Amino acid sequence: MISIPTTRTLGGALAAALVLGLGAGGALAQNAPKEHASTPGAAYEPSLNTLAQIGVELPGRKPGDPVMTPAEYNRANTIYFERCAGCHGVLRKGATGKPLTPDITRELGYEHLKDFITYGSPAGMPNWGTSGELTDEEVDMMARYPLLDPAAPPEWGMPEMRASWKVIVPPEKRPTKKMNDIDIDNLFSVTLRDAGQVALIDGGTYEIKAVIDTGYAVHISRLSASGRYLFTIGRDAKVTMIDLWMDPPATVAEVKIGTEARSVETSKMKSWEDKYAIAGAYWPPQWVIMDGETLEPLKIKSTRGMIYDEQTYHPEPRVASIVASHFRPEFVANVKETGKTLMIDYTDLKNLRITEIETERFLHDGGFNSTGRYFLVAANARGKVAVIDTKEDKLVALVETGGQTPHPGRGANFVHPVYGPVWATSHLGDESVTLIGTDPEGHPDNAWKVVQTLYGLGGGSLFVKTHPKSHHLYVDAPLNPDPEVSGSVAAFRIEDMTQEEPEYTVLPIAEWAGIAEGQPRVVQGEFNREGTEIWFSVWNASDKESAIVVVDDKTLTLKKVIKDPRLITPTGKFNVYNTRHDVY
Ligand code: DHE
Repeated sequence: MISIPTTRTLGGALAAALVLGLGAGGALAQNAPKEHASTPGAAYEPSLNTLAQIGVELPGRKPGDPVMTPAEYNRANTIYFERCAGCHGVLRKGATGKPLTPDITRELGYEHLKDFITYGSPAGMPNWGTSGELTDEEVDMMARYPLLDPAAPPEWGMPEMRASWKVIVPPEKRPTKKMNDIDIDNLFSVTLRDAGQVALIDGGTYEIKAVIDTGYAVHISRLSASGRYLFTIGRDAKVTMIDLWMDPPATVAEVKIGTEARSVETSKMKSWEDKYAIAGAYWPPQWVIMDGETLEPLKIKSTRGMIYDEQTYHPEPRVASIVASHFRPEFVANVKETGKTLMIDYTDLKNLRITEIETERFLHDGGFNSTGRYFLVAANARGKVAVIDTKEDKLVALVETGGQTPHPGRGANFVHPVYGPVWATSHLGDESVTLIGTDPEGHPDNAWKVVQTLYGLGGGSLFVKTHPKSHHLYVDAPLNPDPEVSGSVAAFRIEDMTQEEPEYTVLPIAEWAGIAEGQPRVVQGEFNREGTEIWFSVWNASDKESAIVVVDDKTLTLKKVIKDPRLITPTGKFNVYNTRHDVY
């Protein structure tokens, strides 16, 4: 463990390396297709792997169409969905990347497209050809593909949802009290990404209590308000509902709400506890409200519509983060491409009321402030954090973070020694950690302003974390190209934040894990219920050993390394109590 006096120079150099795409080896998803490997920022663009597995029809031939066999078209389509659709959109109408509809691509022509795919562009297009990611033959195929009409992947409405819906244990057959001796409040649900499973690990004994099959490349876990049910969402849009009262905890219901998805949440408002669940999809662009006990799909709403500022039509606005309001019986759903935050009132699904807030484009992840009233969400490609007042249902501020591509996870709340209550986010594109004042009543001068910028280990950070009882703010950097940095975590002492550029302690988490092979990345800290320990995933390739490293918050020393052959590619961890009560 070493203390770094100031890290700005180190961080600056790394940030430059990130922007230039120097030496950024390895894709984000350790075993997924080599997604956009040129820069970590690009590596973080969605890969629509499930959609890529669906066979698509070769569009009817039009005059001037390049020759493509159905087999070639399907192969090209798979590559497109896995590597290109995240930026250019499933229907090629553009998202963070440019539109690639035939009217545009035909104007550009085959040779131009081929060069573009081969060499990339300074604006962020990876150099697929010269990097060796695509063969010459694939580059040729991918230059012909966008000249044809876009493939239209299938919709997923109520008939498809109902056909996928399974109640494995009906509510009347479930236990009426907790049947196991697990301390549920201190249980961690750990994403085993490439295994498509979650491991339920006891926060007191570090024992794996159950490993449960979930959706493909499972993404996040969320809890019902009572804490009894755990919900997971797979990238294949499968929602899995696990009853933590059973012995051992087991899946009681599942449903597929689309083809690609990333978010799930449950109703939290008083007297609506455990009543509903909601999940948001990337494809088709929609969200669905489900029964909170059985996952029966009840209400599906498409997000297709106008972009908030330009007021032009977007055919596939993806649903990013969803949280449950504590002030109203509402879900807060963030729609990426149209830049809208939807406050979905769930009290009357027949006469649905939605307050549509014009927020900012490219909304991604976010979390509440410490009072639970304000929701702060990153419009990551715009370098901003939007602040939504969930009591008044309106946008109160759009804060420029000053860093490149904010990525807060749910963020981190703590009381700053000078500025009062703040919320923190780190950045994908540089080493900065931005602290935003969140107390409009007690500290009105600082509210919704950047009050301080800290400098962490380097760019490529995904998550920050603290706990009301902790004296530290932890910042990871899993996408940093330097293995020493991606294998470490910076721990800032909150008391030291009176200094302009406070020191931090480097925790060599990957080294502590003692893993001999591979290049594991250290990702997403999560506290135990008591706020005395923080757990980090040491995320290695699926055929290599991974681990979870537990750090003592007070002394910043290693407390425990959890290893088990079942811990395949651990990433996100969700402590039941903290997730349930939005403690972060
Ligand atoms: Fe995530 C949260 C989307 C890649 C780990 N991720 C989220 C959320 C969204 C999202 C919309 C917010 C959900 C919510 O709160 O309702 N993630 C995406 C992507 O589109 C992206 C960039 C690419 C993809 O193809 O999926 C992506 N995410 C990843 C990873 O590669 C990570 C690091 C490892 C993994 O397991 O896949 C990853 N994302 C996470 C985690 C959270 C998350 C751990 C929840 C953090 C939390 O503290 O709540």
